[in-house]
Amino acid sequence: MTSKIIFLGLDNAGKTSIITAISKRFGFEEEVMNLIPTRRIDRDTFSFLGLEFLRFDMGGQEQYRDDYLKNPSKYFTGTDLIFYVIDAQDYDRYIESIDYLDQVLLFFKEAQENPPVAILFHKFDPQLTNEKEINQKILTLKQALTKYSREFDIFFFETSIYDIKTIMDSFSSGLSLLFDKMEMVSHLFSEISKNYNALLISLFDSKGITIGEYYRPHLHLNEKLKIYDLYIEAQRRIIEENRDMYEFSDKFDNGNRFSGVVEALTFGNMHFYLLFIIEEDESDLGKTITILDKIEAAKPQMENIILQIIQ
Ligand SMILES: Nc1nc2c(ncn2[C@@H]2O[C@H](COP(=O)(O)OP(=O)(O)OP(=O)(O)O)[C@@H](O)[C@H]2O)c(=O)[nH]1
Ligand SMILES: [Mg+2]
Repeated sequence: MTSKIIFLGLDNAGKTSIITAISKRFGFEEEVMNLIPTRRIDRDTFSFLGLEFLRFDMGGQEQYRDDYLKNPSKYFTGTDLIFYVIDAQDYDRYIESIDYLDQVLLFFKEAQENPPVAILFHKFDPQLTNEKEINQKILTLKQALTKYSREFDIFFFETSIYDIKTIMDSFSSGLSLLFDKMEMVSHLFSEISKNYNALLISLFDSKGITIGEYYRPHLHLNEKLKIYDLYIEAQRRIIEENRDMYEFSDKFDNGNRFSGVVEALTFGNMHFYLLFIIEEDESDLGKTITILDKIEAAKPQMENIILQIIQ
C-alpha cells in the first residue's frame, strides 16, 4: 500500500524548498535559491521503513489552487497526510492562506476523510526566532487555526531551510503520525537512556528521517542543533569511509563535554543510523569509556528493535 502525502500552501510559501531540503539534506542551498514556481503538481516517491510514499508538491499559484478546489476529489482523495506550508514572514497573506486551508479542509470534512494536518510556519529563520513581532503573529495564527482541531489532528511546526533540523523534525513527526511503531521506539529509547545516562538517543533512516528519539528534557535547542550537525558529519564519514561506527567528542557552549557514537545498522538494502550522546565525566573518563562499550555491546538489542518496526 502506498501512502499519499500532499504539500499545500500559497505560492512562494516554500513547499518545493522544503521538499528539496528533505531529499538532499546537504548542499541544497543553491538549488533552493534558484527554484521557480511549481507548475501544477510535482510528484515523487520515496520509501521509509520499507513502505512506499507518494509525495505531491502542489503548486500554489492562484490558477492551480482554483483548479484543485474546483475538482477537489480528483486531487485530494486518498490523502494520508497533509503538510500545509505558511510563509510566516508574509503577514499580509496570512488571511489568504487560512482561507485556502479552510477550503481544502472543507473538502476533507465533507468527504469524511480526516488525514492529520501538519501546519508549518515556514521561513522562521534562525535570526527571527527571538523576535517578538513574528512570534506574536504566529501565536495569533495558531489560535485561529485551532478551530480545525475538532475535526482534524493538527500539529504545528516552525521551520526554516536555514536550519535543516527543523525541517527534518517536522517531516519525521508528520510521518510518525502514520506509524504507531515510531512512538514505541521513542518510548523504548527513553527507557534505554536510563541505563546509559544518555543525553540523547536517535534512530535515523538513511535519508535522515527520525524514526525514534529520546532527549533529556533540559537539552537546549542549540545543543540539539550542534549534535545534529555532528551527526550529519558522522553519517557522511561512515558512508565515505565505509565504516560501521563513528565516535566523536565535543563540548557545548556551556563547556560541558559529551561523547557521541553513531552505529550503522544494515538490514538487506536498508540502512539505519543509531546515535547515542552521553555526558562525559571529566573526572572519570574510564566511566565514559565503559558506557560507550556498553552501547556497542547492545547493538544486537538495537537491531532487534529495528527488525520489529520494519516488518
Ligand atoms: N527566508 C527564507 N526563504 C525561504 C525559505 N524557504 C524557501 N524560501 C524562499 O522562498 C521562495 C519560494 O520558495 P518555493 O519553495 O519555490 O515556494 P513554493 O511554495 O514551492 O511556491 P509554488 O511552487 O509557487 O507553490 C524561494 O525564493 C526560496 O528561496 C526559508 O526557510 N527562509
Ligand atoms: Mg513550488
